[in-house]
Amino acid sequence: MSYAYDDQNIFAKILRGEIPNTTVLETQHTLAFRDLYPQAPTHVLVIPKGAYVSYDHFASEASDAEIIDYTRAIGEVCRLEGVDLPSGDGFRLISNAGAHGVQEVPHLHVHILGSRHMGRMVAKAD
Ligand code: DGP
Repeated sequence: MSYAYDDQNIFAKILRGEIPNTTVLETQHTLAFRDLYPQAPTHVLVIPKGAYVSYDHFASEASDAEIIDYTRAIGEVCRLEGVDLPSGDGFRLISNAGAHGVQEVPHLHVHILGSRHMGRMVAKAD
């Protein structure tokens, strides 16, 4: 089974410059930008520039260079936003995938949430 990537998803359009974003960090393989509907004072989305649907897709098929760049960029965004340890008060890192993960945009992204106490990790399902 292979992963099907829809290049009309909203983050693909952001990467092509078709719709605007508020960039926090851009590197060779990674883009970080503010979530349009922030759920915390700090809410940044970090995406690889490559066409990956989900974290498992990325972890399986991305090059070492992409994985290193992406991972380092996540750390750098935490530092830039002042939520890193030990300087800040911490953060929550979330990556939703597929139907059960309730993923809305089918391009890999992690949410970096912070600058407030984030509460319990997972709510009970309805
Ligand atoms: P998820 O449910 O994990 O797929 O989260 C998708 C996030 O993307 C959600 O928090 C809202 C955000 N989002 C949706 N459309 C846009 C957009 O056009 N621009 C930005 N910056 N964020 C968006």
